[in-house]
Amino acid sequence: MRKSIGLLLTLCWCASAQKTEAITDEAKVPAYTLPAVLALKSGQPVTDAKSWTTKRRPEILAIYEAEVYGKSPARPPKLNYEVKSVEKQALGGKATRKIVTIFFSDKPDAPKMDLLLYLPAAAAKPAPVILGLSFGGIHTVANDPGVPLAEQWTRDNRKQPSAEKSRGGEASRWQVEKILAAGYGLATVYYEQIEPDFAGGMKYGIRPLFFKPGQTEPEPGDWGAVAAWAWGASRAMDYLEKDKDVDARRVGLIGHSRLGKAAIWAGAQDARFTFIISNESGEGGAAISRRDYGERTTALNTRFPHWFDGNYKKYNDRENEMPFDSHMALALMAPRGLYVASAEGDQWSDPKGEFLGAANASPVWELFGKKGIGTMTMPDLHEPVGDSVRYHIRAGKHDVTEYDWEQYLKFAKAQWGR
Ligand code: GTR
Repeated sequence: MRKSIGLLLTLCWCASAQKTEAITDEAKVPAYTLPAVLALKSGQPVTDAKSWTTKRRPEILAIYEAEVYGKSPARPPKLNYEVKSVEKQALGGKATRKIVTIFFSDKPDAPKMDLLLYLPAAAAKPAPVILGLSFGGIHTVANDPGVPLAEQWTRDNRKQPSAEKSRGGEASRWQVEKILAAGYGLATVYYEQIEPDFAGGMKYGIRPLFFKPGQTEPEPGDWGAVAAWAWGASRAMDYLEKDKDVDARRVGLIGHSRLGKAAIWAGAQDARFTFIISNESGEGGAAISRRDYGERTTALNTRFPHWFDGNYKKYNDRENEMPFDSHMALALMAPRGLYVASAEGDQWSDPKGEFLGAANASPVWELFGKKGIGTMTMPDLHEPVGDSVRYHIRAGKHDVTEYDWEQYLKFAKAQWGR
């Protein structure tokens, strides 16, 4: 991960006077009690799909809007986009490649994002597509000299033209050839074209487009950067719905790490995503916040003050007071598909907490007659578990690997039936 932290920081996070160490020893994790996903705020149990959809789901969505990610603006009435190029012989003839610019506003200097779309060359009918938020410009996704170099934000928060050597820099994370061979397309957008990822980056992104007159900073309850990235994913979906070569009823969304948090929130709000994949999304994503293991709320809010709604800071060192936990956010995907994945070497993201988030969300799928994770016991390495909700943990570090994609493609086939 480009901005991942060192082992030292991982083991000793000195964010607050009260709490100096991140726990990475299971025996030291204190007991906690999760809020009930299947009970209304009034305490009344939720026992059928209709009460979930009409009563409990809106309650949880409202809690997450108010307390965690912040409230996002509605879908714009009109999508402005321009198809920049179509290449029918990309990747040695395996793919059709399209590059599309999506405009967030009519203002000439407003942010815009480029969508890179690879579709299987031999497709006889519109192809299902996996959409991903990427950490690098579109030229980093594959070793494809036909993709123009994008401008990228640097570590010192400056925007610079990318160097040729960064081409394909994320290729192992996208496995485009495997995706195409499965009969699917891959679409990616570069998250920092939606909002650059540093405190103060907001003013270069889309959030100011929605400020009230005179507003210069977000207010408590307003959306943070994670929600902005999620909103950008929905705008990419708006385009995919217009592309006749895409089967828009079969679009899944993947995000890794902070972008896994964004994928969860995008899937919660936008039912057009038929599944989401949270790859090592950790704290503020799939991991149970009440579990005191690895990263915690204070560390997240201190190191990344721009990611969440200002109200989320109320829960620094007070996770037990949250009227929510990650199983409730994940349950917002029901009855669509949900895949949560972890890596053994990524203890900062709390693999067991991610598993428990998915496992404790699963009863909601059962209301729809679907099967969730099906066990409360954490599986061994490389032993995926579950059905409409799936989980795996693999060996290795914080990353997206070929093994991960092999599992995601099997899941996509089961979800899409093709
Ligand atoms: C870490 C952060 C995690 C995760 C990760 C990433 O530094 O603590 O919550 O989001 O970054 O996105 O790389």
